[in-house]
Parts: sequence; C-alpha cells; structure tokens
Amino acid sequence: MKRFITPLIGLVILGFQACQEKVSPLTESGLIPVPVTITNSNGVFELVENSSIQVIGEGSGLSFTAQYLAEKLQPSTGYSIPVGSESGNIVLELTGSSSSDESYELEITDNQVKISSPSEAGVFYGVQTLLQAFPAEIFSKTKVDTKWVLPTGTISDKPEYGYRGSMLDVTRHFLSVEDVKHYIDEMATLKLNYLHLHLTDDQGWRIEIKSWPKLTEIGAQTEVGGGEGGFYTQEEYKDIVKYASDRFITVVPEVDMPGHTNAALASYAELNPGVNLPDGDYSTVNEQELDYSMPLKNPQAAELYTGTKVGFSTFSSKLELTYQFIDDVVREITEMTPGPYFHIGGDESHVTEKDDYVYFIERVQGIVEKYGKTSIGWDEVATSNLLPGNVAQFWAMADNAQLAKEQGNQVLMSPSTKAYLDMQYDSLSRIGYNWAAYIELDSAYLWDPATFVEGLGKADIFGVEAPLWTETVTNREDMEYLIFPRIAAIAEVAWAPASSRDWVSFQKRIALMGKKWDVRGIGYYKSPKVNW
Ligand code: TNX
Repeated sequence: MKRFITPLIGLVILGFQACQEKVSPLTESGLIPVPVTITNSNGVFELVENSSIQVIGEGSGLSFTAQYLAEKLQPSTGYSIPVGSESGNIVLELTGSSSSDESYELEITDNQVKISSPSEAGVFYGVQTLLQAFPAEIFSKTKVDTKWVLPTGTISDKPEYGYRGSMLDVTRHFLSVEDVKHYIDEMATLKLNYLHLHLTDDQGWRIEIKSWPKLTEIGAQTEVGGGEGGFYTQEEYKDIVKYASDRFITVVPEVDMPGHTNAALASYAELNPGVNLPDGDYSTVNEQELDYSMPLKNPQAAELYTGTKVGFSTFSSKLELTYQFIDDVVREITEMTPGPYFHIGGDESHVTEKDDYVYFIERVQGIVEKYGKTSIGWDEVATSNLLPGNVAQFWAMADNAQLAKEQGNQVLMSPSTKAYLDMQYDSLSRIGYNWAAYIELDSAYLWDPATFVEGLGKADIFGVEAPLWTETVTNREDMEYLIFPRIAAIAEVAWAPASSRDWVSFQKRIALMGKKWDVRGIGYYKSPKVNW
C-alpha cells in the first residue's frame, strides 16, 4: 500500500507546486505604476468560460469600460464574456459621481473580482491594474490554452498628480491617426490621462483650419527630411479627441507661437513680419517711427522648411492681423476640444524682441481665456504676466519655473534631462538626440517632480508630462523604441508617491512588463539595466 501512497502524495505535492508556481502573489505581478497599497491573500481566482461582468451604476464611461474589459479578454481566452447588470463574478462598481477622484479599489477573492471607484476614470484604472495582474498571455491576439488565474488580494490606489501626460510631436514627422490611437492605447495602460498634441511647428501645420485653408494646402505639405507631411482634417481630429476621451485621456492641443511658426508664415505671406518703408528718401527715417502694425504692401511668404534647426521664425507681435489669425485658429480648435487646456507654445522665440514676446504672450492668453480655456505654455511664458491658473511647462530653465511660482502659477514638469522621450538612451542609441542628456531607464525613473527645481515644492507642481519630439522619429517602430520602457518610468513618477517608488522593485516589474509587451508585439529598448 505504502508503495502506492508515497508516489501519489508526491504527485499531489508536485501538482500543487505547479499550480502555485503559476500564480505569484499580487505584489509580484509586475504592476506599473505601482499601486499605493497591495495586500496579498492566499487564494486564486480563475476566469472561466462562463464568467461575466456585472456593472453597478450608470454612465456611458462605465459601460465603455466594461465593454473594453470584455474585448481585451476575448482574443486570448476565446471567451465572449457578457456584460450586464445581473450578478457576475467580475464586478465594476461606480460608487459616486465624482470625476476628479481617480482613486479605485480592486478586490480579488476566490470567487469574485471587484473594482470600485467614485469616478468612471477610477474604474477604468482598476481595469488596467486587473489586466496587468493576469498572466502576460492575456494580451495575446490569438487564443492561448492556459488557466486564466489571478492571485487574490486587495489593492487600494490613487494618483499623486492629477495631470499625467505625454506629448506627441506630429509636426516634425507627421504621424497617422492610427499611430496616434496606438499611442493613446499605450498611455491608457499606464494610467496617463493627458495627451498633448504638438500640432504646429516650423516644419508643418497639422490641423485643418477652415477659415485659413492654406495652412494645410501649403503648410502641411512637408516634414523634416522633405517627406510628404500631412494633416488631420477636423473630422479626424475630433475622432482622435473622442478616442482619447473614451479612454479617459484629455487632448491638449498646442499651437506653438510666436516662434516655431514657419509653416504658417509659408502659407500666408501677409502674416510675415516687416515694415513698409516710406516712399522716397528714407535714409533719415527714425527707426522708432516705423509702423510695424500695418500689413505689408508686398508681403513675401516664407519658404517651406524641412530642417531641424530651431528659433528662426516669428509671428509679428505688432501686426493686428496676427491676432485675428490666432483668434480664428484658437476658436476653431477649441470648438473641437472639450478639455480645459490650450497650449500656446512660447518656446525658443529667439528672433522675437523681448517686449514683443511679452506683449504677444499676454495677448494670446487673453484670446485663449475668451474661448473658455486655460493656457499652458513652455517655461519661457513665465517671463510674461501669466493669467491666474495658467500653467508653465518646465523643460529647461529653472529660473522660469521660479518666475511662474512667484506669480502664483503652477508648473508642469517635463525636465528635458529626465522626461524627454526623444533623448538617446546612450551613445549607441540608433535614433534620438542628446542635447539635454543621455537618459537611461534608471535616470528617467530616479527623480522627484516635487523637489526637482530648487524653490518649488509639491504644491507648485501641476503634474508631469513626457514629450516625444519627432525630428528623428519617422514611424511607429521608432516611436516605440524611444518611448518604451521610459514612458512607464515617467508614468510611475507621475502616479506613485515618492515613498512608494523604488528602483529595484521597478527593475523587476518592468521586466514583467516587457513580457506583456512581447506578447502584444510592441518593440522596446532592452535597457541593460534590466534583467529582461
Ligand atoms: C527643444 S523643448 C524644443 C523642440 C525640439 C526639441 C528636441 C522645446 C520646448 N523645444 O522644438 O523638438 O528640443 O529635443
């Protein structure tokens, strides 16, 4: 008898271990950004063929989230999980009607998964955490034969900063609507909630403006290196805004000005700065008496530009037409943009006189305010008087960030030495710049927005944003190579309090994230700092 029992016990133990091995505790499931608290318990939840999603509460965002979850689970499991209000073993519950409280709770027991939040966004974030807790194969686009198990436990989570963004430059190289949606999908998985679209620059104007059609007929027709460029029609832009907003991401459109405006100046000769000299002998005319506010009699359009050098273009600050133009542009774009912010650029206006720059920024802020939006501008805008509530985006100059604080305005943190996704990882990186720094994964992770700029503290910080400039990015593969894995590091810097962030823990979790990216066919930089 003993002869049979011993091997039998052995088999049972082995089987048990195999099962145990598959489900590592919730704390080890590689969640990014790291939740505020995670408690393990010892059980296992299994998603099965007849699992169902129960929605408690009302709201189109909640229904979207439930459907989103069912759709994400379908390809790999092969299960068509129904969504309804009857009892189910995956429960999504909206417990309030707040849109600003992004906290959520996730409770996994042997029989049930429950996500609850006072906001629809919070429920969506709970779903993102849930998806990450499954085995990596859950992200497979084709059916996988495995047990879809989750470790039991509870998570209680909320973000440190309300603005967690990424910027995509669609000017230097135009990116298709599909690529932008792909970017949005990836942002959503990391709980990023603002997409800043850099829509205009010297090399291209990328958004249709019906009252100024030549912006796209002429100004959109090229890009860095001389490619064909492109632009979004207003319908396409609205489609992007909607796609993002379904995923709880708010689009922040940027029209960069008064510098970085060559594409507009190439489209409309009459916007170019200059002065009409008096007839006859003007050698004795006093410079102060020249009137720059009048349209030029023989205006010359700028040439289209396909290089990468910056800082050579400017709108005319004194010309009234400039402000009529900006008013039309801001009106048309804000009409299509439900979010509260409009980005006015304001960086690197090296050929705009200081006084003209200040006057320009103050006037443009007024136009944005007139259309009911709050301005964000690159840190140079803080050299002007900022309207209350306007935001300065720190990228280079600590002095400017301090100027914003002195005016009582908050600062959006995008330090180019940490958060710039277009910087090379090291000297061997196949694309990217290095003017600010080489940014390896640990460098992108190891900084604190609340202490980064001397004199600024947590209360001065509006949020965190990681920009991807695209001078060296020509396609989706390039985009993925530069953003992954660093965007995950920045997402954690923005979401998790400094006390929960830990590089050693992140190193382990990002390796697990890499497996999920592998399954989904996402290319990423295999940083030597990680044991992938
Ligand atoms: C600086 S950052 C710029 C961009 C460039 C970027 C390249 C900022 C506000 N201006 O125009 O694309 O460097 O890294």
